[in-house]
Amino acid sequence: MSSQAIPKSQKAIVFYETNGKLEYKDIAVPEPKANEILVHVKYSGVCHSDLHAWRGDWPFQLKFPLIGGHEGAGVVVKLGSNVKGWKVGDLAGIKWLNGTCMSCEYCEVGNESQCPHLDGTGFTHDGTFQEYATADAVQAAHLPQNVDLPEVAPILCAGVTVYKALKRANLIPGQWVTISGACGGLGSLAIQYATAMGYRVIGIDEGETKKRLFEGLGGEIFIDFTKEKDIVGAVIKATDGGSHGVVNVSVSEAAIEASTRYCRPNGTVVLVGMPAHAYCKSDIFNQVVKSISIVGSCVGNRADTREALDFFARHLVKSPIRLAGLSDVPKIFEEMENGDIVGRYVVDTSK
Ligand code: 8ID
Ligand code: ZN
Repeated sequence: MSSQAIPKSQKAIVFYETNGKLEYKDIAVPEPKANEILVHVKYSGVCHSDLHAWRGDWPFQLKFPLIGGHEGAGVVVKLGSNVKGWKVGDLAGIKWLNGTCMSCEYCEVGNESQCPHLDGTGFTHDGTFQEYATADAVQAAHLPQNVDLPEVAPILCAGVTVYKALKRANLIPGQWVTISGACGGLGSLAIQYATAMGYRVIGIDEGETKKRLFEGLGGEIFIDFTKEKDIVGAVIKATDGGSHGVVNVSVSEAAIEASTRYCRPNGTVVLVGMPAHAYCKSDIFNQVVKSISIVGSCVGNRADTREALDFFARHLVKSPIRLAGLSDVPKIFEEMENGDIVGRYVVDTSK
């Protein structure tokens, strides 16, 4: 095992039960297992899934105490004894898929997100709301040496996820895609991946600031869900018959239901956002007669990650980030819950 100067203790945001106090405290720096790298996480994005985990919204067995965060960008400082393909000093990204078994029927064909032995960063494995985090060496993402660490952080969950969701929408260039929840963390990247992939983008979200961000990122038509009374009619009119694809990244059951109605015949509704205890309601007559596909999409595999990072490295997408400190995570969760965040917060773990 090789190593460079690593402190014994570090700062982290820890909680001991769902909805429990988010404690900003000193804890021990973890040791990487044989298959793991230890990453000095310099920056971490704050994803709405971190808020869901803390709230205990999903039927997902968490570990406790738990350190959340799963969009980490930093430097490799130590290698486990079986690690291949990494060296100390490399830049690494930590994703939500911390580790998968690589031998089940899902991993075998690259559907790693469905691995029954999946280890989830910030869920079953301590995450990136700490200065030093461990990550499975096979799943961790190799980052280009000159990459901007705060900006690349959101690509590791938000970017990969929306890129994969857009692929699942089966669109061809020139077709319409509607991003519902267009100006949060996932949505603001989805606008750009969709544009780079040649699709025309409608965004649904709220307020003038988000509208300006949407237009600045290349979106064509913005619909404010707090002002538009007939969202279904507005999308159908703007697209002359319905959106060919929809990527749902809002945290709203009603928005998802509406998307099944403004989707164009033979189009695809992709479910990404996961409001707590919600159902996807789709009128069966509408769905059958229009032959609409409704599909789920969960993060992405290693190839999706490499491709999503490549779009970023080629400056086809940029991260609309706001920087904060690790100790600000509780405040960020509050803003997120109120729907006030424009783009993505990224925290500097040293502050
Ligand atoms: O792999 C996955 N499926 C995956 C990966 C990462 C995140 C899923 N997610 C999930 C998160 O857990 C969360 O449920 O995607 C959802 C969005 O994550 P986010 O982008 O990190 O959340 P955000 O930054 O809070 O953005 C949400 C946006 O939705 C808008 C809000 O205004 C905000 O901009 N929104 C809401 I809430 N209700 C809306 C509505 N009715 C709406 N936009 C349109 N219509
Ligand atoms: Zn996430």
